[in-house]
Amino acid sequence: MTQSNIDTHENKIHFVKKNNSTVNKKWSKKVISDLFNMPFNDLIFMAHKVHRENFDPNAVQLSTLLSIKTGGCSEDCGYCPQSARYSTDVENTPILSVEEVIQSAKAAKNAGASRFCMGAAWRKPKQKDLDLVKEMVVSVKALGLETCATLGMLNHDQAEQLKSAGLDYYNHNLDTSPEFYGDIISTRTYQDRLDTLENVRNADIHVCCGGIVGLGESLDDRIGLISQLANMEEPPESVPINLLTQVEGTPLMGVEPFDHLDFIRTISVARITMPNSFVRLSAGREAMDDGIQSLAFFAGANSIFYGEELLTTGNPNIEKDQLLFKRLNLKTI
Ligand code: SAM
Ligand code: DTB
Ligand code: SF4
Repeated sequence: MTQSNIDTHENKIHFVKKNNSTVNKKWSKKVISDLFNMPFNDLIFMAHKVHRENFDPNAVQLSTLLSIKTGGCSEDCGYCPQSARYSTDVENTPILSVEEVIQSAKAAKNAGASRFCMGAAWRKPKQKDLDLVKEMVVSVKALGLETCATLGMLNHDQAEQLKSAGLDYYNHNLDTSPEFYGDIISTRTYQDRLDTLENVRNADIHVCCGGIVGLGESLDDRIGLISQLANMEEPPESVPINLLTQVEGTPLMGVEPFDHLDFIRTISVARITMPNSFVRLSAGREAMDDGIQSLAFFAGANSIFYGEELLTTGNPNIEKDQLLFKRLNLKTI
């Protein structure tokens, strides 16, 4: 494999122009592939240098998640315990009250989170639900927290409404490459996701968009995912990289476990190709040891989900995370 266009020591990637034509993609799949295939130490070293040039390497941003409406979702995302199509242990619960959300947000703030992310198991929100979410956004923001929501697909008007309520970030993941996507989800298309992201961007809400590894995808699919994210006209401000949490009852239960070092490679390539984005070490931390998490921070991850629960699955407890921050002298933001 050639790496002639990657100069690790100069920390530069030389873009090759074919037939003297301009390369209109910022990151060709060839360059992304060459990054993934670099010797591990060269890759994390390059990623760390990029990280250091753009961020405080000793700071990690803390976002806390709350599932504001759990389970019973009409979609068929093969990884998700909240789909009504699969028989999992998730208990369906109706939308929380604004007061319940405020209580959770206060606790998250007291524990040190700077952003509060509200997730709902919807294909897309109905107007009456959106009205309630808007109230939640206003109340959470009033506590001095940044707000984020992930509610499924949004049209232009819905994105504008959330912006008016003061929403700072909207999370909507591409999950994987366009080619592999259909193996995982059949009830909404890749283009549907891109359309929602465009509506969010046009409403001037910060974009939080990433994906999942460990779905049984190929390296080419991880290259394809990074290519989609890094070549956006404006890359997402926040890029969650999730490691699949396998849940009993979902179609992806039992897929080949993912090599954690390949997870670190994915974080590294995200850092290099999206130098100004926050890269979030997202789902899957419970399955990672402290060494792997520390490597992820070295390779450029600078955000985590913080708090005992993600949406329906576990996450390291706050004391455990605080101890890790202390051992690494990481400051939290
Ligand atoms: N229902 C909304 C949607 O799908 O757009 C919002 C919530 S959904 C749970 C948000 C994201 O969580 C998914 O796009 C996926 O990337 C991630 N996710 C869901 N289940 C997961 C799992 N078991 N392991 C890792 N990531 C997961
Ligand atoms: C994201 O990329 N990961 C979060 C958040 N965005 C909404 C969700 C992870 C969910 C893990 C499975 C669960 O807890 O249900
Ligand atoms: Fe529904 Fe979101 Fe789960 Fe897909 S990921 S089944 S849309 S809750």
